[in-house]
Amino acid sequence: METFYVTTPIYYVNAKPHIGTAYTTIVADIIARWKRLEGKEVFFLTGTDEHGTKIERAAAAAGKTPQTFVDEISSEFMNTWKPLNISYDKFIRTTDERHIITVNEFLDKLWDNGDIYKGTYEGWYCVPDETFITDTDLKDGNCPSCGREVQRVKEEAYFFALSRYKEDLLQLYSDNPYFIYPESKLKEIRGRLKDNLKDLDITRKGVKWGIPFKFDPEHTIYVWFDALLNYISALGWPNDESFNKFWPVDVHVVGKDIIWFHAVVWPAMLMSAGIDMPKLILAHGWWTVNGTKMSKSLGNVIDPIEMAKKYGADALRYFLIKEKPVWEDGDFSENALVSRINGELMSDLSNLVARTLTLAEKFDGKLKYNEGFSDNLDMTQIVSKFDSYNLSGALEDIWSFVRRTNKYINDNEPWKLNGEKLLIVLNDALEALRIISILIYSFMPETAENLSQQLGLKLGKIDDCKFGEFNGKVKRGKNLFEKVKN
Ligand code: ME8
Repeated sequence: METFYVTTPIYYVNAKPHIGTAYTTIVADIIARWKRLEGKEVFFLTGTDEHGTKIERAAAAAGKTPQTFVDEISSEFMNTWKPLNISYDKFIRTTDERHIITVNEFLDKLWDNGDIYKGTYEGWYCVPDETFITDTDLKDGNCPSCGREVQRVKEEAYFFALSRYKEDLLQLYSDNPYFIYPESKLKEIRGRLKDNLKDLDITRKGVKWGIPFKFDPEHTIYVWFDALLNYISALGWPNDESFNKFWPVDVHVVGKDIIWFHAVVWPAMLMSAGIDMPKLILAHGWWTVNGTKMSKSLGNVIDPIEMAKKYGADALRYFLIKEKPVWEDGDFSENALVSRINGELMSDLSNLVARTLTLAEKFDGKLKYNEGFSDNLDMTQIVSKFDSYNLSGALEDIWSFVRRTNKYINDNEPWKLNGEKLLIVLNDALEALRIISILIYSFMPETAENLSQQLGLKLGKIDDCKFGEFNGKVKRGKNLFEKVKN
């Protein structure tokens, strides 16, 4: 069976899940579910990033030991994903024993290659981003990525010889023009890399909450170096069978803030260890809330669980994907969410299902397949949009099909028909609903299951998205969506 491996970033446990982390995880989940429906054996990984200064400080502020603190927040992440219908196969934590074994074995390789050396780090450090920053990269004296204050650091450290991989990285990008999606980000990275690729400090002397650096126990491993390795420790690298089965990863889904680590540092680490390259980094855009950057201090952090309780997980998932192309920025507002529920989910889909099934339930006979209406579905286009991770585009096409089906029913008024014409129109409508249940599954799994149950069928696979003779035993149930007030 063909395999497919998809990952999310592992999230820092200094804060609870919010709409941004939920978005990344939902994008990865949609890809995972779609690939399963294509018949692939999928491994979908998510988890938590639990070491470093930021976590150490957050634990101290909460009056807890780091371990108690990370255990609590990590389980909060696990508990968030279930109600959002996230179907991960493994949840990795960087405090897992198995992860630490991988990190140590990986270090051995790099050490033996001569890619690790001792030096002195002098520069700036941004604690919230856990990132080293050079003088030239500072922006108005602050972190160029998050704009927050930075600390001056001068300390003995061990370095990874990242700069040695400059030419190999440039070659990797030339050989794989789609290594980073969207392509514009690849151009940016290529430019930055040409100008400024320095070796990377991979240990910290002053940080206690980290994996001890085996070659010099006064140091702990830099949290990003440890974190990136989750993608292979989760597969039990180097010895486990699942590593051979699922590596190289098909897609690392990440936010645009962490492209550098995934498209530069991570491939270079893998090159040094002689491991195959990831196939693709999918970098998504940023969510603001009512036009403003989301932040704790502004008190505008959106809790995805609260939204899912209020509107349903599927409606939230639909909104997040339909509202913007994956790689662009977007704005979250409850008004916009409500208007999509009342419009697209209620008027287009839920009503279509209710009208068709009310009629079909009364009908007891053999339906008839006739070519014609099936031209309204362009599966090649939907699949190709999916393959290029244009999720909003694929959903848009699926919705055009929902709307065409609606129009077909309005135009044909099957409730006024009888004879052969009724058999054909009803068959078309039910077949359309069966196919719609498959197509919406990855976006809205509960809704798809509900629909296919009402159609009296087991949910099909992508290969079943072809018109034929409908053979379910229809039984109307709960409306897919209800109108919501704002
Ligand atoms: O960076 N809009 O973890 P993190 C969209 N531990 N996505 C957002 C967002 C927003 N406003 N805010 C956050 C880390 N995200 C590291 C990763 S991986 C080896 C280590 C999402 O908790 C987005 O996916 O800061 C971003 O990349 C991720 O959260 C950062 O999560």
